[in-house]
Amino acid sequence: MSLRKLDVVVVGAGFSGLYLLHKLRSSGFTVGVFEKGDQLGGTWHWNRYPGARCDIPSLQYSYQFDEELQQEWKWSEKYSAQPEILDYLNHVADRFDLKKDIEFNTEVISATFDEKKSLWLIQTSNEKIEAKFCVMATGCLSAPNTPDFKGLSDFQGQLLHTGKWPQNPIDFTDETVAIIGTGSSSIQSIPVIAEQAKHLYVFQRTANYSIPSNNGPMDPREEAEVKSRYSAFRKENWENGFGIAGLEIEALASESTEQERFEKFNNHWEKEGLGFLGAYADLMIDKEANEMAASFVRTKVKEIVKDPEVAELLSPKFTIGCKRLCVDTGYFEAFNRDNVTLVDLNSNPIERITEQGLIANKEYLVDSLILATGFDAMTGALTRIDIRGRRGIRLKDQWKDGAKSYLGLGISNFPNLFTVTGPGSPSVLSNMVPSLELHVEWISQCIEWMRDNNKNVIESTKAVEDEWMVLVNEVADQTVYKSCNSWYNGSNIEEKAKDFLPFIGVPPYTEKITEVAEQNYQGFVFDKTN
Ligand code: N01
Repeated sequence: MSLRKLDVVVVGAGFSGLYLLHKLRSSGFTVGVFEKGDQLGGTWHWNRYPGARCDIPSLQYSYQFDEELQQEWKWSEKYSAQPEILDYLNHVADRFDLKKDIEFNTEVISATFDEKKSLWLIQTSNEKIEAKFCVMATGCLSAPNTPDFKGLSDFQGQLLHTGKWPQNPIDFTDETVAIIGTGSSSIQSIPVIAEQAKHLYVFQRTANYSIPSNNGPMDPREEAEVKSRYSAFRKENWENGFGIAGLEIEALASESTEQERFEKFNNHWEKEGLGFLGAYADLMIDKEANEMAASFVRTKVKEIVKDPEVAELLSPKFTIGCKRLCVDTGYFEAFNRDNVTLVDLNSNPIERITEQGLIANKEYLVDSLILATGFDAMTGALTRIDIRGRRGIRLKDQWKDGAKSYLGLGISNFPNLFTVTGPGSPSVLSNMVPSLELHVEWISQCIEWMRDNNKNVIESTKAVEDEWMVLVNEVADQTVYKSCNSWYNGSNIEEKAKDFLPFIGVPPYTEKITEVAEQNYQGFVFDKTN
Protein backbone atom coordinates (compact mmCIF):
# COMPACT_ATOMS: atom_id res chain seq x y z
CA MET A 1 0.00 0.00 0.00
CA SER A 2 1.32 3.47 -0.87
CA LEU A 3 1.83 6.06 1.87
CA ARG A 4 0.27 9.39 1.03
CA LYS A 5 1.56 12.49 2.83
CA LEU A 6 -0.67 15.38 3.83
CA ASP A 7 -0.44 18.31 6.21
CA VAL A 8 -3.88 17.65 7.66
CA VAL A 9 -6.22 14.67 7.68
CA VAL A 10 -9.84 15.57 8.40
CA VAL A 11 -12.19 12.79 9.41
CA GLY A 12 -15.78 13.36 8.29
CA ALA A 13 -17.41 15.41 5.52
CA GLY A 14 -20.28 17.02 7.40
CA PHE A 15 -20.67 20.73 8.20
CA SER A 16 -17.34 20.77 10.12
CA GLY A 17 -15.26 18.75 7.66
CA LEU A 18 -16.36 20.86 4.69
CA TYR A 19 -15.49 24.14 6.35
CA LEU A 20 -12.16 22.77 7.65
CA LEU A 21 -11.23 21.75 4.13
CA HIS A 22 -12.08 25.18 2.75
CA LYS A 23 -10.31 27.05 5.52
CA LEU A 24 -7.12 24.99 5.71
CA ARG A 25 -6.75 24.66 1.96
CA SER A 26 -7.11 28.44 1.59
CA SER A 27 -4.23 28.82 4.07
CA GLY A 28 -1.96 26.72 1.89
CA PHE A 29 -2.10 23.35 3.68
CA THR A 30 -2.53 20.03 1.90
CA VAL A 31 -5.74 18.54 3.26
CA GLY A 32 -7.60 15.29 2.71
CA VAL A 33 -11.10 14.64 4.02
CA PHE A 34 -12.06 11.01 4.61
CA GLU A 35 -15.74 10.11 4.73
CA LYS A 36 -17.32 6.74 5.45
CA GLY A 37 -20.52 7.61 3.57
CA ASP A 38 -20.83 7.65 -0.18
CA GLN A 39 -21.60 11.36 -0.07
CA LEU A 40 -21.12 14.42 2.10
CA GLY A 41 -23.50 15.71 4.77
CA GLY A 42 -22.59 13.79 7.93
CA THR A 43 -25.62 13.76 10.19
CA TRP A 44 -27.75 15.09 7.31
CA HIS A 45 -26.67 12.21 5.12
CA TRP A 46 -27.32 9.44 7.63
CA ASN A 47 -30.52 10.73 9.30
CA ARG A 48 -32.97 10.45 6.40
CA TYR A 49 -35.85 9.04 8.40
CA PRO A 50 -39.34 10.32 7.48
CA GLY A 51 -39.88 13.80 8.90
CA ALA A 52 -36.18 14.50 9.56
CA ARG A 53 -35.87 18.22 9.95
CA CYS A 54 -33.70 20.72 11.77
CA ASP A 55 -35.30 22.28 14.83
CA ILE A 56 -33.13 25.40 14.75
CA PRO A 57 -34.47 28.02 12.30
CA SER A 58 -32.82 27.74 8.87
CA LEU A 59 -31.66 31.35 8.86
CA GLN A 60 -29.54 30.46 11.87
CA TYR A 61 -28.61 26.86 11.07
CA SER A 62 -26.26 27.71 8.20
CA TYR A 63 -22.70 28.89 7.63
CA GLN A 64 -21.86 32.55 8.19
CA PHE A 65 -18.22 32.53 7.05
CA ASP A 66 -19.05 33.87 3.60
CA GLU A 67 -21.38 36.84 3.18
CA GLU A 68 -22.20 36.06 -0.46
CA LEU A 69 -23.08 32.48 0.43
CA GLN A 70 -25.44 33.49 3.22
CA GLN A 71 -27.06 36.11 1.01
CA GLU A 72 -27.56 33.92 -2.05
CA TRP A 73 -28.96 30.76 -0.45
CA LYS A 74 -32.75 30.74 -0.06
CA TRP A 75 -34.37 28.44 2.48
CA SER A 76 -37.90 27.43 1.58
CA GLU A 77 -39.18 26.86 5.12
CA LYS A 78 -38.66 28.25 8.60
CA TYR A 79 -37.23 24.88 9.68
CA SER A 80 -35.45 23.03 6.88
CA ALA A 81 -36.10 19.42 6.08
CA GLN A 82 -33.16 17.01 5.72
CA PRO A 83 -33.12 16.96 1.86
CA GLU A 84 -32.86 20.75 1.69
CA ILE A 85 -29.97 20.83 4.17
CA LEU A 86 -28.19 18.21 2.09
CA ASP A 87 -28.80 20.34 -1.05
CA TYR A 88 -27.34 23.31 0.78
CA LEU A 89 -24.20 21.39 1.75
CA ASN A 90 -23.77 20.19 -1.83
CA HIS A 91 -24.16 23.78 -3.00
CA VAL A 92 -21.44 24.86 -0.54
CA ALA A 93 -19.14 22.03 -1.67
CA ASP A 94 -19.61 22.95 -5.34
CA ARG A 95 -19.25 26.65 -4.73
CA PHE A 96 -15.89 26.19 -3.00
CA ASP A 97 -14.79 23.23 -5.15
CA LEU A 98 -14.46 20.93 -2.14
CA LYS A 99 -15.42 17.50 -3.49
CA LYS A 100 -12.08 16.93 -5.25
CA ASP A 101 -10.34 16.62 -1.86
CA ILE A 102 -12.90 14.32 -0.22
CA GLU A 103 -12.50 10.56 -0.34
CA PHE A 104 -15.97 9.02 -0.05
CA ASN A 105 -16.69 5.41 0.93
CA THR A 106 -13.52 5.62 3.01
CA GLU A 107 -13.65 4.69 6.65
CA VAL A 108 -10.89 5.79 8.98
CA ILE A 109 -10.06 2.63 10.87
CA SER A 110 -7.12 3.76 12.99
CA ALA A 111 -4.97 6.79 13.72
CA THR A 112 -1.62 6.20 15.42
CA PHE A 113 0.78 8.90 16.57
CA ASP A 114 4.40 8.17 15.70
CA GLU A 115 6.35 9.81 18.52
CA LYS A 116 9.70 9.66 16.70
CA LYS A 117 8.45 11.41 13.58
CA SER A 118 5.74 13.46 15.33
CA LEU A 119 3.29 12.42 12.65
CA TRP A 120 -0.09 10.70 12.55
CA LEU A 121 -0.36 7.47 10.61
CA ILE A 122 -3.93 7.11 9.40
CA GLN A 123 -5.20 3.76 8.19
CA THR A 124 -8.33 4.05 6.10
CA SER A 125 -10.28 1.26 4.46
CA ASN A 126 -8.36 2.10 1.25
CA GLU A 127 -4.90 3.42 2.08
CA LYS A 128 -2.35 4.65 4.62
CA ILE A 129 -1.72 8.36 5.06
CA GLU A 130 0.93 10.22 7.01
CA ALA A 131 -0.12 13.63 8.28
CA LYS A 132 1.14 16.20 10.71
CA PHE A 133 -2.31 16.98 12.05
CA CYS A 134 -5.45 14.95 12.44
CA VAL A 135 -8.77 16.76 12.94
CA MET A 136 -11.77 14.75 14.04
CA ALA A 137 -14.84 16.34 12.44
CA THR A 138 -16.88 13.30 13.36
CA GLY A 139 -19.95 14.97 14.88
CA CYS A 140 -21.55 14.63 18.30
CA LEU A 141 -24.46 12.41 17.27
CA SER A 142 -23.08 10.08 14.64
CA ALA A 143 -22.46 6.75 16.34
CA PRO A 144 -25.89 5.04 16.41
CA ASN A 145 -26.83 3.23 19.61
CA THR A 146 -28.30 -0.21 19.00
CA PRO A 147 -29.36 -1.68 22.36
CA ASP A 148 -28.59 -5.33 22.86
CA PHE A 149 -32.22 -6.53 22.57
CA LYS A 150 -32.44 -10.29 23.02
CA GLY A 151 -33.15 -11.97 19.69
CA LEU A 152 -32.55 -8.85 17.55
CA SER A 153 -30.70 -10.82 14.88
CA ASP A 154 -33.65 -13.24 14.61
CA PHE A 155 -35.92 -10.56 13.13
CA GLN A 156 -36.79 -11.43 9.53
CA GLY A 157 -38.66 -8.23 8.63
CA GLN A 158 -37.24 -4.84 7.72
CA LEU A 159 -34.93 -3.61 10.51
CA LEU A 160 -34.14 0.12 10.49
CA HIS A 161 -32.28 2.61 12.68
CA THR A 162 -33.25 6.30 12.42
CA GLY A 163 -29.56 7.27 12.63
CA LYS A 164 -28.56 5.06 9.71
CA TRP A 165 -31.55 5.30 7.41
CA PRO A 166 -31.30 3.82 3.88
CA GLN A 167 -31.01 6.24 0.97
CA ASN A 168 -33.98 4.87 -0.93
CA PRO A 169 -37.25 6.27 0.41
CA ILE A 170 -39.17 3.66 2.38
CA ASP A 171 -42.89 3.34 1.95
CA PHE A 172 -44.72 1.84 4.92
CA THR A 173 -48.08 1.67 3.15
CA ASP A 174 -50.03 -1.45 4.23
CA GLU A 175 -47.33 -2.32 6.76
CA THR A 176 -47.51 -2.90 10.47
CA VAL A 177 -44.62 -0.99 11.99
CA ALA A 178 -43.01 -0.89 15.45
CA ILE A 179 -40.81 1.98 16.60
CA ILE A 180 -38.77 1.77 19.79
CA GLY A 181 -37.85 5.05 21.49
CA THR A 182 -39.47 8.46 21.85
CA GLY A 183 -36.62 10.95 21.42
CA SER A 184 -36.39 13.69 18.75
CA SER A 185 -35.91 11.27 15.84
CA SER A 186 -38.94 9.21 16.77
CA ILE A 187 -41.06 12.26 17.57
CA GLN A 188 -40.34 13.67 14.10
CA SER A 189 -40.96 10.41 12.25
CA ILE A 190 -44.06 9.08 14.05
CA PRO A 191 -46.59 11.54 12.49
CA VAL A 192 -45.24 10.82 8.98
CA ILE A 193 -45.11 7.03 9.38
CA ALA A 194 -48.59 7.04 10.95
CA GLU A 195 -49.93 8.62 7.76
CA GLN A 196 -48.66 5.67 5.73
CA ALA A 197 -48.70 2.57 7.88
CA LYS A 198 -51.59 0.19 8.38
CA HIS A 199 -50.69 0.24 12.07
CA LEU A 200 -47.91 1.81 14.09
CA TYR A 201 -46.90 0.58 17.55
CA VAL A 202 -44.85 3.08 19.55
CA PHE A 203 -42.77 1.49 22.32
CA GLN A 204 -42.05 4.14 24.93
CA ARG A 205 -39.73 3.88 27.94
CA THR A 206 -39.75 7.57 28.92
CA ALA A 207 -42.37 10.11 27.85
CA ASN A 208 -40.71 13.17 26.36
CA TYR A 209 -41.41 16.88 26.19
CA SER A 210 -42.08 18.23 22.73
CA ILE A 211 -43.07 21.68 21.51
CA PRO A 212 -44.90 22.27 18.21
CA SER A 213 -42.63 23.69 15.52
CA ASN A 214 -45.38 25.67 13.80
CA ASN A 215 -43.22 25.27 10.74
CA GLY A 216 -44.23 26.91 7.48
CA PRO A 217 -42.88 28.55 4.36
CA MET A 218 -40.11 31.07 4.90
CA ASP A 219 -41.57 34.49 5.56
CA PRO A 220 -40.02 36.69 2.83
CA ARG A 221 -40.19 39.78 5.06
CA GLU A 222 -38.32 38.02 7.86
CA GLU A 223 -35.75 36.68 5.41
CA ALA A 224 -35.21 40.14 3.92
CA GLU A 225 -34.93 41.71 7.35
CA VAL A 226 -32.35 39.17 8.54
CA LYS A 227 -30.39 39.37 5.29
CA SER A 228 -30.28 43.15 5.47
CA ARG A 229 -28.14 42.82 8.62
CA TYR A 230 -27.04 39.22 8.61
CA SER A 231 -23.73 39.61 10.43
CA ALA A 232 -25.29 41.75 13.19
CA PHE A 233 -28.10 39.19 13.53
CA ARG A 234 -25.56 36.36 13.91
CA LYS A 235 -23.60 38.36 16.48
CA GLU A 236 -26.73 39.06 18.56
CA ASN A 237 -27.57 35.34 18.62
CA TRP A 238 -24.03 34.48 19.61
CA GLU A 239 -24.27 36.72 22.64
CA ASN A 240 -26.90 34.61 24.39
CA GLY A 241 -26.20 31.50 26.43
CA PHE A 242 -27.11 28.93 23.79
CA GLY A 243 -26.19 30.88 20.66
CA ILE A 244 -29.77 30.77 19.38
CA ALA A 245 -32.01 33.79 18.73
CA GLY A 246 -35.01 34.31 20.97
CA LEU A 247 -33.52 32.75 24.09
CA GLU A 248 -32.24 35.88 25.74
CA ILE A 249 -34.62 37.12 28.41
CA GLU A 250 -34.39 38.45 31.92
CA ALA A 251 -37.85 37.86 33.39
CA LEU A 252 -38.13 35.12 36.03
CA ALA A 253 -41.00 32.63 36.19
CA SER A 254 -40.67 32.63 39.98
CA GLU A 255 -41.41 36.39 40.07
CA SER A 256 -44.32 36.32 37.61
CA THR A 257 -48.02 35.88 38.29
CA GLU A 258 -49.87 32.76 37.19
CA GLN A 259 -51.64 34.73 34.44
CA GLU A 260 -48.38 36.25 33.17
CA ARG A 261 -46.78 32.82 33.11
CA PHE A 262 -49.67 31.28 31.23
CA GLU A 263 -49.56 34.00 28.57
CA LYS A 264 -45.80 33.79 28.18
CA PHE A 265 -45.71 29.98 28.02
CA ASN A 266 -48.61 29.95 25.58
CA ASN A 267 -46.94 32.52 23.36
CA HIS A 268 -43.69 30.53 23.37
CA TRP A 269 -45.60 27.26 22.78
CA GLU A 270 -47.19 28.79 19.69
CA LYS A 271 -44.15 30.57 18.28
CA GLU A 272 -40.79 29.53 19.62
CA GLY A 273 -40.23 25.77 19.24
CA LEU A 274 -36.96 24.98 21.02
CA GLY A 275 -36.99 28.57 22.30
CA PHE A 276 -39.87 27.57 24.61
CA LEU A 277 -37.22 27.20 27.29
CA GLY A 278 -36.30 30.84 26.77
CA ALA A 279 -39.66 31.99 28.12
CA TYR A 280 -38.02 32.78 31.45
CA ALA A 281 -34.42 33.08 32.57
CA ASP A 282 -34.82 30.76 35.57
CA LEU A 283 -36.33 27.69 33.88
CA MET A 284 -33.04 25.83 33.65
CA ILE A 285 -31.64 26.89 37.01
CA ASP A 286 -34.58 26.75 39.39
CA LYS A 287 -36.45 23.46 39.83
CA GLU A 288 -39.68 25.14 40.89
CA ALA A 289 -39.65 27.49 37.89
CA ASN A 290 -38.85 24.51 35.68
CA GLU A 291 -41.84 22.63 37.07
CA MET A 292 -44.11 25.54 36.07
CA ALA A 293 -43.01 25.14 32.43
CA ALA A 294 -43.18 21.34 32.66
CA SER A 295 -46.68 21.46 34.06
CA PHE A 296 -47.79 23.82 31.24
CA VAL A 297 -46.60 21.28 28.64
CA ARG A 298 -48.30 18.39 30.46
CA THR A 299 -51.55 20.35 30.38
CA LYS A 300 -51.14 20.87 26.62
CA VAL A 301 -50.53 17.14 26.11
CA LYS A 302 -53.75 16.39 27.99
CA GLU A 303 -55.65 18.93 25.87
CA ILE A 304 -54.37 17.41 22.61
CA VAL A 305 -54.53 13.68 23.32
CA LYS A 306 -58.14 12.54 23.56
CA ASP A 307 -57.70 9.23 25.44
CA PRO A 308 -56.89 10.25 29.05
CA GLU A 309 -54.89 7.06 29.73
CA VAL A 310 -52.73 7.60 26.65
CA ALA A 311 -52.38 11.29 27.53
CA GLU A 312 -51.18 10.36 31.01
CA LEU A 313 -48.61 7.93 29.59
CA LEU A 314 -47.40 10.60 27.16
CA SER A 315 -47.02 13.19 29.94
CA PRO A 316 -43.35 13.53 30.87
CA LYS A 317 -42.51 13.42 34.55
CA PHE A 318 -38.91 14.66 34.65
CA THR A 319 -37.40 18.16 34.60
CA ILE A 320 -38.14 19.83 31.26
CA GLY A 321 -35.02 20.44 29.16
CA CYS A 322 -32.65 18.16 31.05
CA LYS A 323 -33.08 15.67 28.20
CA ARG A 324 -32.81 17.47 24.85
CA LEU A 325 -36.17 19.19 24.23
CA CYS A 326 -37.99 17.93 21.11
CA VAL A 327 -39.80 19.97 18.47
CA ASP A 328 -42.50 18.30 16.41
CA THR A 329 -45.13 18.59 13.72
CA GLY A 330 -48.21 16.73 14.93
CA TYR A 331 -46.57 14.33 17.40
CA PHE A 332 -49.12 14.23 20.21
CA GLU A 333 -51.96 14.51 17.66
CA ALA A 334 -50.76 11.27 16.02
CA PHE A 335 -51.88 9.33 19.11
CA ASN A 336 -55.51 10.28 18.37
CA ARG A 337 -55.37 8.12 15.24
CA ASP A 338 -56.94 4.67 15.26
CA ASN A 339 -53.84 3.18 13.65
CA VAL A 340 -51.40 4.31 16.37
CA THR A 341 -50.95 2.41 19.63
CA LEU A 342 -48.70 3.48 22.48
CA VAL A 343 -47.06 0.64 24.41
CA ASP A 344 -45.61 1.54 27.81
CA LEU A 345 -42.36 -0.36 28.25
CA ASN A 346 -42.34 0.20 31.99
CA SER A 347 -45.33 -2.04 32.48
CA ASN A 348 -44.57 -4.16 29.38
CA PRO A 349 -40.78 -4.53 29.07
CA ILE A 350 -39.41 -5.93 25.83
CA GLU A 351 -38.70 -9.59 26.53
CA ARG A 352 -37.22 -10.36 23.14
CA ILE A 353 -37.33 -9.69 19.44
CA THR A 354 -38.74 -12.57 17.44
CA GLU A 355 -38.60 -13.53 13.76
CA GLN A 356 -41.84 -11.68 13.13
CA GLY A 357 -41.91 -8.93 15.71
CA LEU A 358 -41.34 -8.44 19.41
CA ILE A 359 -42.67 -9.67 22.72
CA ALA A 360 -43.57 -7.07 25.34
CA ASN A 361 -46.15 -8.80 27.53
CA LYS A 362 -47.68 -10.10 24.30
CA GLU A 363 -46.27 -10.64 20.83
CA TYR A 364 -46.59 -7.81 18.28
CA LEU A 365 -46.27 -9.05 14.69
CA VAL A 366 -44.72 -6.36 12.51
CA ASP A 367 -43.33 -5.92 9.01
CA SER A 368 -40.82 -3.25 9.98
CA LEU A 369 -39.00 -2.62 13.24
CA ILE A 370 -37.49 0.85 13.69
CA LEU A 371 -34.88 1.50 16.34
CA ALA A 372 -35.08 5.18 17.27
CA THR A 373 -32.73 4.50 20.14
CA GLY A 374 -30.31 7.39 19.72
CA PHE A 375 -26.56 7.63 19.75
CA ASP A 376 -23.39 6.99 21.69
CA ALA A 377 -23.29 10.76 21.88
CA MET A 378 -20.29 13.08 21.97
CA THR A 379 -17.62 10.39 22.38
CA GLY A 380 -18.85 7.35 20.40
CA ALA A 381 -17.65 8.51 16.98
CA LEU A 382 -14.17 9.02 18.46
CA THR A 383 -13.87 5.90 20.59
CA ARG A 384 -15.13 3.67 17.77
CA ILE A 385 -11.96 4.57 15.81
CA ASP A 386 -8.74 2.98 17.09
CA ILE A 387 -6.93 6.20 18.02
CA ARG A 388 -3.54 5.74 19.70
CA GLY A 389 -1.47 8.61 21.04
CA ARG A 390 1.78 8.79 22.98
CA ARG A 391 3.13 5.44 24.29
CA GLY A 392 0.42 3.67 22.31
CA ILE A 393 -2.30 4.89 24.70
CA ARG A 394 -5.74 4.25 23.24
CA LEU A 395 -8.26 7.08 23.44
CA LYS A 396 -10.94 4.56 24.32
CA ASP A 397 -8.92 3.44 27.36
CA GLN A 398 -7.99 6.97 28.41
CA TRP A 399 -11.69 7.89 28.39
CA LYS A 400 -12.89 4.69 30.06
CA ASP A 401 -13.78 6.49 33.30
CA GLY A 402 -14.96 9.69 31.61
CA ALA A 403 -14.04 11.80 28.60
CA LYS A 404 -11.66 14.65 29.39
CA SER A 405 -10.60 17.33 26.98
CA TYR A 406 -9.21 20.85 27.23
CA LEU A 407 -11.93 23.15 25.86
CA GLY A 408 -13.35 20.31 23.73
CA LEU A 409 -10.45 20.95 21.35
CA GLY A 410 -7.41 18.99 22.52
CA ILE A 411 -6.74 15.81 24.50
CA SER A 412 -3.61 15.05 26.55
CA ASN A 413 -1.42 12.25 25.12
CA PHE A 414 -2.90 12.93 21.67
CA PRO A 415 -0.62 15.61 20.17
CA ASN A 416 -1.62 17.48 17.01
CA LEU A 417 -5.08 15.92 17.20
CA PHE A 418 -8.01 18.30 17.39
CA THR A 419 -11.69 17.62 17.92
CA VAL A 420 -14.43 19.86 16.53
CA THR A 421 -17.18 20.41 19.13
CA GLY A 422 -15.57 17.84 21.42
CA PRO A 423 -16.58 17.06 25.03
CA GLY A 424 -16.22 20.11 27.24
CA SER A 425 -17.43 22.60 24.62
CA PRO A 426 -20.97 24.03 24.23
CA SER A 427 -21.57 21.89 21.11
CA VAL A 428 -24.94 20.16 21.60
CA LEU A 429 -26.10 22.85 24.02
CA SER A 430 -25.73 25.49 21.37
CA ASN A 431 -26.56 26.10 17.74
CA MET A 432 -24.17 23.56 16.21
CA VAL A 433 -23.27 25.42 13.02
CA PRO A 434 -21.85 28.62 14.58
CA SER A 435 -20.24 26.45 17.27
CA LEU A 436 -18.43 24.32 14.76
CA GLU A 437 -17.46 27.38 12.71
CA LEU A 438 -15.89 28.83 15.85
CA HIS A 439 -13.89 25.63 16.35
CA VAL A 440 -12.86 25.31 12.71
CA GLU A 441 -11.55 28.87 12.77
CA TRP A 442 -9.76 28.36 16.10
CA ILE A 443 -8.12 25.11 14.92
CA SER A 444 -7.11 26.55 11.53
CA GLN A 445 -5.62 29.65 13.14
CA CYS A 446 -3.73 27.49 15.63
CA ILE A 447 -2.23 25.36 12.85
CA GLU A 448 -1.27 28.51 10.93
CA TRP A 449 0.23 30.06 14.05
CA MET A 450 2.31 26.92 14.59
CA ARG A 451 3.60 27.11 11.03
CA ASP A 452 4.45 30.79 11.39
CA ASN A 453 6.11 30.30 14.77
CA ASN A 454 8.04 27.12 13.97
CA LYS A 455 6.14 24.94 16.40
CA ASN A 456 5.92 21.30 15.54
CA VAL A 457 3.67 19.68 18.12
CA ILE A 458 0.84 20.99 20.31
CA GLU A 459 -0.89 19.10 23.08
CA SER A 460 -3.12 19.55 26.05
CA THR A 461 -2.06 18.37 29.50
CA LYS A 462 -3.87 16.22 32.02
CA ALA A 463 -3.77 19.08 34.55
CA VAL A 464 -5.53 21.64 32.32
CA GLU A 465 -8.15 19.21 31.09
CA ASP A 466 -8.91 17.95 34.61
CA GLU A 467 -9.37 21.54 35.70
CA TRP A 468 -11.53 22.34 32.65
CA MET A 469 -13.83 19.35 33.12
CA VAL A 470 -14.28 20.27 36.81
CA LEU A 471 -15.48 23.68 35.62
CA VAL A 472 -17.79 22.08 33.02
CA ASN A 473 -19.43 20.12 35.83
CA GLU A 474 -19.50 23.02 38.30
CA VAL A 475 -21.39 25.11 35.74
CA ALA A 476 -23.81 22.25 35.11
CA ASP A 477 -24.31 21.86 38.88
CA GLN A 478 -25.84 25.32 38.94
CA THR A 479 -28.54 24.16 36.53
CA VAL A 480 -31.14 21.41 36.31
CA TYR A 481 -29.29 19.63 33.48
CA LYS A 482 -28.02 16.82 35.66
CA SER A 483 -31.42 16.00 37.13
CA CYS A 484 -32.33 13.17 34.75
CA ASN A 485 -30.82 10.42 32.60
CA SER A 486 -29.82 11.78 29.23
CA TRP A 487 -27.27 11.37 26.50
CA TYR A 488 -25.70 14.65 27.74
CA ASN A 489 -24.39 12.64 30.69
CA GLY A 490 -23.86 9.25 29.06
CA SER A 491 -26.68 7.60 30.95
CA ASN A 492 -28.48 6.42 27.78
CA ILE A 493 -25.76 3.78 27.45
CA GLU A 494 -25.25 1.38 30.31
CA GLU A 495 -21.52 0.80 30.05
CA LYS A 496 -20.64 4.46 29.49
CA ALA A 497 -19.09 6.78 32.11
CA LYS A 498 -21.76 9.05 33.55
CA ASP A 499 -20.15 12.45 33.10
CA PHE A 500 -21.88 15.61 31.98
CA LEU A 501 -19.99 16.62 28.83
CA PRO A 502 -21.25 19.88 27.25
CA PHE A 503 -20.07 23.26 28.56
CA ILE A 504 -23.11 25.44 29.29
CA GLY A 505 -22.73 29.02 28.10
CA VAL A 506 -21.67 30.16 24.65
CA PRO A 507 -20.42 33.69 25.58
CA PRO A 508 -18.00 32.74 28.40
CA TYR A 509 -16.77 29.76 26.39
CA THR A 510 -16.10 31.92 23.31
CA GLU A 511 -14.31 34.46 25.47
CA LYS A 512 -12.18 31.73 27.04
CA ILE A 513 -10.99 30.10 23.82
CA THR A 514 -10.33 33.48 22.22
CA GLU A 515 -8.22 34.49 25.22
CA VAL A 516 -6.35 31.15 25.13
CA ALA A 517 -5.46 31.75 21.46
CA GLU A 518 -4.48 35.39 22.07
CA GLN A 519 -2.13 34.26 24.81
CA ASN A 520 -0.29 31.94 22.42
CA TYR A 521 -2.48 28.94 23.24
CA GLN A 522 -2.18 29.21 26.98
CA GLY A 523 -2.61 25.84 28.70
CA PHE A 524 -1.39 23.88 25.69
CA VAL A 525 2.22 22.66 25.55
CA PHE A 526 4.40 22.90 22.43
CA ASP A 527 7.19 20.60 21.29
CA LYS A 528 7.26 18.65 24.53
CA THR A 529 10.33 16.49 24.98
CA ASN A 530 9.72 13.19 26.73
O1 N01 B 1 -32.23 9.72 20.37
P1 N01 B 1 -32.58 9.94 21.92
P2 N01 B 1 -32.79 10.49 19.09
N1 N01 B 1 -35.25 0.22 25.34
O2 N01 B 1 -31.39 9.41 22.67
C1 N01 B 1 -35.11 5.10 23.89
C2 N01 B 1 -30.62 15.16 17.83
N2 N01 B 1 -31.65 15.25 16.85
O3 N01 B 1 -32.14 9.88 17.90
O4 N01 B 1 -35.40 8.16 27.30
C3 N01 B 1 -36.24 1.10 25.12
O5 N01 B 1 -33.01 11.31 22.20
C4 N01 B 1 -34.87 6.22 24.84
O6 N01 B 1 -35.59 6.01 26.03
P3 N01 B 1 -35.07 6.71 27.43
C5 N01 B 1 -31.15 15.80 19.11
O7 N01 B 1 -30.12 16.48 19.74
C6 N01 B 1 -31.85 16.48 16.35
O8 N01 B 1 -34.23 10.57 19.12
O9 N01 B 1 -33.59 6.47 27.49
N3 N01 B 1 -36.06 2.37 24.73
C7 N01 B 1 -35.36 7.41 24.01
O10 N01 B 1 -36.75 7.52 24.07
C8 N01 B 1 -31.59 14.58 19.86
O11 N01 B 1 -31.69 14.76 21.24
C9 N01 B 1 -32.83 16.67 15.46
O12 N01 B 1 -35.83 6.00 28.46
C10 N01 B 1 -34.79 2.76 24.55
C11 N01 B 1 -34.96 7.00 22.60
O13 N01 B 1 -34.77 5.60 22.61
C12 N01 B 1 -30.52 13.60 19.47
O14 N01 B 1 -30.32 13.82 18.10
C13 N01 B 1 -33.64 15.63 15.07
C14 N01 B 1 -33.71 1.89 24.76
C15 N01 B 1 -33.67 7.64 22.15
O15 N01 B 1 -33.83 9.00 22.13
C16 N01 B 1 -30.88 12.15 19.68
O16 N01 B 1 -32.23 11.93 19.28
C17 N01 B 1 -33.42 14.37 15.59
C18 N01 B 1 -33.97 0.59 25.19
N4 N01 B 1 -32.99 -0.28 25.43
C19 N01 B 1 -32.42 14.19 16.48
N5 N01 B 1 -32.57 2.59 24.50
C20 N01 B 1 -32.97 18.04 14.94
O17 N01 B 1 -34.02 18.49 14.66
C21 N01 B 1 -32.95 3.84 24.14
N6 N01 B 1 -34.30 3.93 24.18
C22 N01 B 1 -31.75 18.88 14.77
